[in-house]
Amino acid sequence: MKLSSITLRLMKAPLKRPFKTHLETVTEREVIIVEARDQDGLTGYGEAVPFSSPWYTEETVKTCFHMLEDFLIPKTLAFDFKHPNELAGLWSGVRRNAMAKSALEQAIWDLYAKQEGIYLGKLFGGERTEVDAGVVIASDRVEDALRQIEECLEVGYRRYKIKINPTNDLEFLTQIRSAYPDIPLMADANSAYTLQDVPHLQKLDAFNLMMIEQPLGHDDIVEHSLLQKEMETPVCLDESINSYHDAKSALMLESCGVITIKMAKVGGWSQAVKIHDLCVEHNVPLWCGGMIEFGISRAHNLALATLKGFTIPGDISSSSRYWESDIIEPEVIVKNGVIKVPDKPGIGFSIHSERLDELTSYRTVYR
Ligand code: OSB
Ligand code: MG
Repeated sequence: MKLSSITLRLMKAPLKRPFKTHLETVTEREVIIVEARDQDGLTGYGEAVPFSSPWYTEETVKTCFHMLEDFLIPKTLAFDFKHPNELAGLWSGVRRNAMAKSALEQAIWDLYAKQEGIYLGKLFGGERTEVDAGVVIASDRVEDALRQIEECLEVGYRRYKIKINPTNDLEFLTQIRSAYPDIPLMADANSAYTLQDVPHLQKLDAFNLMMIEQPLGHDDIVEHSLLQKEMETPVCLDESINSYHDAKSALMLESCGVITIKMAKVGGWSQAVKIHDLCVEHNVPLWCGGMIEFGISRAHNLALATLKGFTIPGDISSSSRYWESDIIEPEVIVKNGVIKVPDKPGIGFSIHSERLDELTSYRTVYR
């Protein structure tokens, strides 16, 4: 695959409403857009989705830019590769920095799929023509969470994820369950608990949750295994799954009943598909995790969620849930609780160039 250029853009936009967890409140989102161009003028797109500060992963917008500009892009432009599945090997000399790799890999896979004239999801064997949509309610006020759930129920969302911590969990879950006894509900703790909270966490078994996401340490796999044996509610690992090896360890130790794959966090398509295949082999259900992303990352996630192991609705919501207007055309739209999967080549969506230009603060081209 001959690349004629790779472009990086910094872009940002305000969120419609603050995204609140016990760790951080996000009000504005900055990402890096990667464009990989070939000699025929086809362009593939990727989106690097670290945050501006390292509250969720150690990567930031600045570290990603550094890794892309100084290591990954020079290696890629100097290398004569035939197929995007060679990229992970080419980049193995760069340790970790999964979000930087993911964005560049996404752009090159999108370009490759466009060259081949095939939809990205299909390229990886995805067969779904529609994907069940899930939504995240990240508010610190229960009245506000209830109001958001009510609005999202009108759109038909098929899964509701709330953010919890040891001080708000019982109040939130009691109120939500008394208003909506039967909605598919789960709770994400973003590592707010420790093993000392086991008796408290056992109380959450009464709320009929689909799962509890990442209750313990962000880098833990062993303690989650101990916790899972003490709780009926399935544990789902998010922060702990940053590679194929992590997923394998979690399965070996029975640390969780469910895994969420965030392509960005595991280093892109090739790793995400490897983890998917492993989980399918072990009968562990999957869902596709979100990063409060713009349309390009959303489109890649949608394509990933067409693979057969993604049996649980993930964090893929409509573009309009977060943005006044998105950078893709059409935007991602949820109707009757589902998103229709495109069938055009690559990510299957066009780029809204004027909107992207408007939101871009810096742009640079590498050849
Ligand atoms: O813990 O799942 C998380 C967003 C940013 C960082 C961490 C998490 C999230 C989400 C997904 O909850 C939100 C979304 O993209 O809709
Ligand atoms: Mg999470």
